[in-house]
Amino acid sequence: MLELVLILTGGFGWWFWENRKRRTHAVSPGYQPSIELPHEQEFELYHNAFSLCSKKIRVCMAELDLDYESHPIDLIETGSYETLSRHFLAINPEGTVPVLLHHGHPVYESHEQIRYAADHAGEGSESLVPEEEERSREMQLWVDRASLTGDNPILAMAESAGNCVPGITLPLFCSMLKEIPIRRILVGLLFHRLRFRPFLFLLMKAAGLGRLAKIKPLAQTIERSIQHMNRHLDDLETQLEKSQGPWILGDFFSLADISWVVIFDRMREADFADVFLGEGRRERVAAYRDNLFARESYSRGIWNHEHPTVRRGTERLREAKANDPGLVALLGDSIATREKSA
Ligand SMILES: N[C@@H](CCC(=O)N[C@@H](CS)C(=O)NCC(=O)O)C(=O)O
Repeated sequence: MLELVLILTGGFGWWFWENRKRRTHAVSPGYQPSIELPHEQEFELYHNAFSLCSKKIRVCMAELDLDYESHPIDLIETGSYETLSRHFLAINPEGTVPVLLHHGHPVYESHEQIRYAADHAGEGSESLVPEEEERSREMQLWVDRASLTGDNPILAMAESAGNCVPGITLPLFCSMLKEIPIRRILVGLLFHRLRFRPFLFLLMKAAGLGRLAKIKPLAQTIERSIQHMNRHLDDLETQLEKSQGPWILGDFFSLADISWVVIFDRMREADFADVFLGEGRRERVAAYRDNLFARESYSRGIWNHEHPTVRRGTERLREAKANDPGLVALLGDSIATREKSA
């Protein structure tokens, strides 16, 4: 009995001490002139291979041909809550990636970072923002339409395709979490600013792909994300018809296109590409996606950072769909899986 009391007291004491050292809070978006962090290069980037928002700023840096010092940070999906470590919370007390540093000053939120990088890239870089005010406003509209925003993006799926991404990623999360021990997720319950996020990961870990379709709140979130994503993609199809492509603003490649390439990449990873764009569906968007994937910035910013846990997660998801009609009913079919099982 005494031993138990000692263990509990020691454990609580440790948590209390650590919690004071790992204080988390929301941060203001954009450039922070009043914060200066240790740095060695003009640009430094704290990012994760799998994170949607990290991909966005990496693609942008590649388009601008800007060098940066790379600091890879683990997310729970790729291995552990390094985002909640003391060293990373000193960079971003919100505990999220990516963070761009310019001369040691952080820029928070990826949609702010791409604008900041484009505005500070210097003479030698491509311009990614049109000069005319009206076109620049149009670009911003499509940047916003792809942004991931707020503490609980699922509540604002009607506003942006980016906010539908967590929902369409739920099956891939379930698949990837197979490799992550529960004790690592528990770290989130102890220190995360938004406890519901690690709780959701625990639920997905417990459900696995086998029970995903039976857990109503998860299944409904996926269904709603698919519905909203369909509407955003229909609007994109209309915009591409209006602009005559190949890009959102016609022949001008802009930050809007950088904001969308990461959404198409997530569709690929989460095996949703055929559901949204397969078999002649939305031909303009499909061609647009192919053009984005053919750019060098896609290889440099996304493909070259491929994470083995994500690759295995996608493979397991495809296999599960090939063997589970319930999962296909919820998620839709993929042509690759159908051909494999035929
Ligand atoms: N709105 C932010 C979103 C940042 C964000 O939520 N990042 C995710 C990865 S894409 C993250 O770090 N999640 C960690 C967590 O919630 O524990 C941005 O655009 O940068």
